Amino acid sequence: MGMKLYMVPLAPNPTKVMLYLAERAQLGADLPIEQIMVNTLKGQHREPAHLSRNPFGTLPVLELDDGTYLIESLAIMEYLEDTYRDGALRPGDALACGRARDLERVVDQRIGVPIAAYVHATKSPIGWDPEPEVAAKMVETIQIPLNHLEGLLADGRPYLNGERVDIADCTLAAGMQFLRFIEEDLMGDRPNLRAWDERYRARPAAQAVLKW
Ligand SMILES: N[C@@H](CCC(=O)N[C@@H](CS)C(=O)NCC(=O)O)C(=O)O
Repeated sequence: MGMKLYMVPLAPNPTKVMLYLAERAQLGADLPIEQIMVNTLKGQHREPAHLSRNPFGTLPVLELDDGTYLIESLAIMEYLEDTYRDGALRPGDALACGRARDLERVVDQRIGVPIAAYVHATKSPIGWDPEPEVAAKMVETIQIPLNHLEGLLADGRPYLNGERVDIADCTLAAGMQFLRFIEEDLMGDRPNLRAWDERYRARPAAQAVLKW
């Protein structure tokens, strides 16, 4: 049957998985996954075909060989990490995996989610009404988490989790692209983070996936 990734470009959660797959491909693991676009601008994610894959209507969705689905971006990436170990981003060590997951959760929940709310409250690509108060609150919300990342990068590490690129980088880059799409930049006066952003975007995986 073959696995299928239901996705849409630009949206951060599908984008982080697309970046992840491109990073894996760079490491020689071209995973057998067909990418199928669900056009959210046309509302296809709310149509019965997609709701039968995922009752919440969100993207990404990974369809497995047995016809069942994974509907959470992190679960999709970790499933692929654990199943296809050659060219995996993470080493097998439990503590190293725990730390990588810890950081990804911080980036996603404390920065990625508020950034998505900010974009939708400012210039939503899918037409949500502007909500300036929500946008302002989201800017406030991400300040301490961004400071945290700035502090991590202060030791000279190239990527958020250290020497090697990891899922947290894919997650943050996907959020930053969403902001770039609406011509916003919330990185502030954080030189380490800005250097990370340039470094990550220069990677072949980022060049292949990011369009903004
Ligand atoms: N926690 C989910 C969130 C998925 C999600 O919210 N995806 C967005 C795109 S980035 C979506 O499909 N939004 C459309 C909607 O909620 O109607 C994940 O990590 O995959």
